[in-house]
Amino acid sequence: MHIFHNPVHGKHDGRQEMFRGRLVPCHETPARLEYVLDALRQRGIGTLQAPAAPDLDLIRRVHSPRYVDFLQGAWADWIALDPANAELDILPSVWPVRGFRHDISPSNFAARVGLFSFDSGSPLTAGTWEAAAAGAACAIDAARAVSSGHGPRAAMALTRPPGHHAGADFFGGYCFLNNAALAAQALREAGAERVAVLDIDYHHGNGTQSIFYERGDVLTVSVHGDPTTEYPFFLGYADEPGQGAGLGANLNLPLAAGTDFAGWTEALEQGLAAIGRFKPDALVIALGVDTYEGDPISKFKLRSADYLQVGARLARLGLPTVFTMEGGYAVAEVGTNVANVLEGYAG
Ligand code: OKP
Ligand code: ZN
Repeated sequence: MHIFHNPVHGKHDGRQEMFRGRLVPCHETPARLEYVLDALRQRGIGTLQAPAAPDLDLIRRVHSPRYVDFLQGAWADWIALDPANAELDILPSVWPVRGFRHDISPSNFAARVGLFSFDSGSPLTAGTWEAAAAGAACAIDAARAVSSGHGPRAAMALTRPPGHHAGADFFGGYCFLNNAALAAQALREAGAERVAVLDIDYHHGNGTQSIFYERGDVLTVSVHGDPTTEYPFFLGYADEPGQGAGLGANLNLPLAAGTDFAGWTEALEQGLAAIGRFKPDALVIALGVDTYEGDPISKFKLRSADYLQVGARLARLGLPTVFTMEGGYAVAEVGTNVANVLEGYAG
């Protein structure tokens, strides 16, 4: 398996996120990816390679050009406000909720940050754009790698920050560019007529869902903590079937906090059956391992050995597959759990 790893992921290194009235250390840290790289190297899984330059035109076909421009320029704009800002992260503080106008483009920096975001837990730092763009390149290159050959092949975009909460024109949930959506779009443009995205991160993949909600060529399926109690709260319910040409091409499988591997596997099987009926030419797996029992911010009960079976079950679809790296915050176990999925997948 070709594993495209992001050599500059560490440039996205947020200091703090807002939690219950306090600024607390970020869960989404550079160490997470280093543990995965170590585990893969130790176990000899996959061939590691760096990505080529990001295809900015493809990124602008998934994300709105004005959002991409904002992300690319945000840090320079922040420093221009006050050079002392270099010591601080950008965190949003004001949002255009119900009743506000969405057809205007305020020039005020805080207003622009709010326009393009949905939570205060996702600091934007000096190197966020560079890290996210290189991660997008990993996803695009992984998609192109599985498209070039014959028969089932697999590749992984091993990167952070994660992507599945990022929408066409907003960041949030530690995500800035939607790597799974970029991989799906790259697969489409490389010739796959139908692509399925299966999101098995603990949190609903709201960004991926919204990007493809009105498209019938990309099926989005997500197995996740019930948003009644779990982040991202405002999307990811069972009654979201897709819209217009996309009607029937979105499936949410929310599960109660506390669900164990047996319960989780039942939902996974439903998702896999729906993917089988869709008859896709290629598959994207948004792989979060925050379903792990030891995860500090999530509440499913999967054990490390379970991930071997998860990988084996995904491989049975027999499809060209791109994995993207999403969540997983039990930092020291993230490597074992991701390596187990890939080992189970390889058989
Ligand atoms: C990103 B991904 C915990 C607050 C949770 C956001 C969670 C984002 C998860 N103190 N805030 O889906 O793993
Ligand atoms: Zn997650």
